[in-house]
Amino acid sequence: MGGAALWLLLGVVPLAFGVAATPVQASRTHHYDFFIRETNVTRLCHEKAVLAVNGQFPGPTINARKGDVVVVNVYNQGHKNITIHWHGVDQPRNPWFDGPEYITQCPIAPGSNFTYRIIFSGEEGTLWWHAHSDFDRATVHGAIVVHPKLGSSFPYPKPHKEIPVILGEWWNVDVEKLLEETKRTGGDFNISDANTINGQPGDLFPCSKDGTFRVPVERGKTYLLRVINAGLSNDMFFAVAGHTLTVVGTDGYYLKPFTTGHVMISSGQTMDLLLHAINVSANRYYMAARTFQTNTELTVNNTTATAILEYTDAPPLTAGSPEPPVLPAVDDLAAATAYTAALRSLATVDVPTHVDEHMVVTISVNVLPCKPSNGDTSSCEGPINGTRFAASLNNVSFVASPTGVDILDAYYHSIHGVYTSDFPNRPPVAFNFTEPEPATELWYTDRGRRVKVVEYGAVVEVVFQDTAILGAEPHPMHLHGFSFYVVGRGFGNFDEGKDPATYNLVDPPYQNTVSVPTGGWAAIRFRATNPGVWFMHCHFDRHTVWGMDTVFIVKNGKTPDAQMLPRPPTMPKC
Ligand SMILES: *[C@@H]1O[C@H](CO)[C@@H](O)[C@H](O)[C@H]1NC(C)=O
Ligand SMILES: *[C@@H]1O[C@H](CO)[C@@H](O)[C@H](O)[C@H]1NC(C)=O
Ligand SMILES: *[C@@H]1O[C@H](CO)[C@@H](O)[C@H](O)[C@H]1NC(C)=O
Ligand SMILES: *[C@@H]1O[C@H](CO)[C@@H](O)[C@H](O)[C@H]1NC(C)=O
Ligand SMILES: *[C@@H]1O[C@H](CO)[C@@H](O)[C@H](O)[C@H]1NC(C)=O
Ligand SMILES: *[C@@H]1O[C@H](CO)[C@@H](O)[C@H](O)[C@H]1NC(C)=O
Ligand SMILES: *[C@@H]1O[C@H](CO)[C@@H](O)[C@H](O)[C@H]1NC(C)=O
Ligand SMILES: *[C@@H]1O[C@H](CO)[C@@H](O)[C@H](O)[C@H]1NC(C)=O
Ligand SMILES: *[C@@H]1O[C@H](CO)[C@@H](O)[C@H](O)[C@H]1NC(C)=O
Ligand SMILES: *[C@@H]1O[C@H](CO)[C@@H](O)[C@H](O)[C@H]1NC(C)=O
Ligand SMILES: [Cu+2]
Repeated sequence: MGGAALWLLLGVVPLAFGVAATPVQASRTHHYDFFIRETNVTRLCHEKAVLAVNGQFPGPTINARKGDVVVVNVYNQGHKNITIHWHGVDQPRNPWFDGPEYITQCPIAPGSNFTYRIIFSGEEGTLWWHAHSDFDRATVHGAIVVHPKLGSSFPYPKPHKEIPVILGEWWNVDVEKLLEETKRTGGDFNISDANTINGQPGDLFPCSKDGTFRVPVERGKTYLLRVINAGLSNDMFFAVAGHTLTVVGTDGYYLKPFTTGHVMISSGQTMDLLLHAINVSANRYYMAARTFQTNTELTVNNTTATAILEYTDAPPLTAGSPEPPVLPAVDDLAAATAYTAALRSLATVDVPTHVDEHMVVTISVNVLPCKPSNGDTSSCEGPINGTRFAASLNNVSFVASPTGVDILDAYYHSIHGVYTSDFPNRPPVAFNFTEPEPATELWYTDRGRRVKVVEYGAVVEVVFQDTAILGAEPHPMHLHGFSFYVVGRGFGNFDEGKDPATYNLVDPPYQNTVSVPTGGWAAIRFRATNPGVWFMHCHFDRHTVWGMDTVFIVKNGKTPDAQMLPRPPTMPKC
């Protein structure tokens, strides 16, 4: 059978979600059509055209069960190149449909279409999908809800309702203009005008009262809030006034339940929260989200996005404001740290103890000398005259510009000159990474498209080390193709002699995005049993475009089920 026929056959299994009469373990295939086009949206009294899926902002929710397959036909009816990524779906052996532009595919051109075949495996809980090209994800994103297999149930009492709560950011200007401007000036990005909850800033903002997201609840019932941070540049605190939240999952895996007044959710992460509707001392309560940021060199917005939780069976709604939320202050590092430290896998897990690849990876915001004489179009408005902003991992600023071929194809077809297999395992220069205001020589970075190649099955440990170059800051580091155990976190410089003794190898959380603490480090471990080409990057988009990225290439193993699936003939061309 030819490749095309095989993919066609796999794509048309006609089973719908949840219709089986008898519990079966077989996986199902679900179909979605995504029409991406410009849609006018008004927020904060400003109307603008945004890219949106099926006219919805946020976009439609994808529903599946553990181990299912989801087929999404994407029609690009917009005016620019785009791709879609299925964030947190490991996609075993299937890098072809992972999405990041020029990493695993060429973009879907305006007027054309591409069908993604998304393979679920161990994930169960909340994930999400988003554009993975330029800044398109600002408005092109939505939830992915993965239910237990038929015949299985949640490891907690079934909630009365499940409610996706997507945190995001809104700019009054076109996000394409933001990106164009920083490419032109080499300067920093303008911060967003508001955080949003399900696309809405909430009634504390002008022209936003009517659209405010509302959650009707009945007393005595339990609700599952599937919280997603889709923001481009903000980690956020989230809380519901008058109610505690029971955290039961993150990034598509279950956690040991714990109760908290607020959560801290990094850009890219998800949190599954149970809310018990048992407080009828008032009948309306704010749900609220505010930025968490500790970098004093950045402009931060201290406003609060809100939604409203309202009891439908309590006494008539009163005229006054809903009960106000209690959120940690914007720079409350202690609150963020305590929250993150409380995340533990539900069960004792099988953390690999023998490590084959030890990596220490520094994370920096940098400068690059800007040379208009070399065709550099930037006007050099970086933090030093004659420079522009950049960012790096181990002092390599990843060059992601189009090359006519994506990295996956270059690897698959052994095309030379697209990337080099020499991403360093260590920072090239040791210095006091977290000491404030390092010497300006240290601000400069190297550039390259250097990737890390690992053998199939190797156990990889990556210790991410924040640096204070241009200000220490928490970075949400995201790895495609894998969930990983977050075995340790700490402040200051990682100490290879001492810190591994503090690792949690018993019940660490299993995540796809780790918040590397401000001026600190975080250690992750994963077993490289997913052959393919997998992007790794900071989930703050301004850092992604500045080059805070690299790629893991995991080689094929020996057996057929340890090898990448064949290249689909439908891949878009560059
Ligand atoms: C969308 O907004 C633009 C201005 O931003 C306006 O010119 C256009 O007519 C609007 N389109 C629709 C369908 O409302
Ligand atoms: C999708 O694209 C293919 C070519 O890649 C084309 O043949 C087909 O007609 C397109 N489908 C639709 C519905 O536009
Ligand atoms: C960014 O902010 C500056 C200063 O407020 C403003 O002049 C500029 O137009 C803004 N850029 C964009 C793309 O809106
Ligand atoms: C924060 O956002 C509000 C509402 O958009 C705006 O009025 C205010 O100027 C912003 N603050 C900063 C520091 O940008
Ligand atoms: C109920 O909400 C009120 C108002 O926010 C708060 O003062 C009170 O502590 C809450 N009660 C409980 C049991 O959480
Ligand atoms: C931020 O806003 C809160 C109220 O929403 C206020 O209590 C606090 O003082 C503000 N912090 C700063 C740094 O402006
Ligand atoms: C930056 O350097 C250019 C020449 O390289 C000079 O014309 C300009 O005045 C300098 N700007 C500042 C703010 O120093
Ligand atoms: C690194 O810098 C920090 C902050 O200035 C300081 O506390 C620490 O002692 C320094 N470490 C070393 C090894 O010099
Ligand atoms: C990073 O590379 C640049 C350019 O080669 C060099 O100037 C700088 O010293 C290096 N910095 C570190 C910390 O390795
Ligand atoms: C869109 O994608 C094509 C194919 O990779 C590329 O040639 C073109 O330059 C892209 N357009 C833009 C504006 O990046
Ligand atoms: Cu970052």
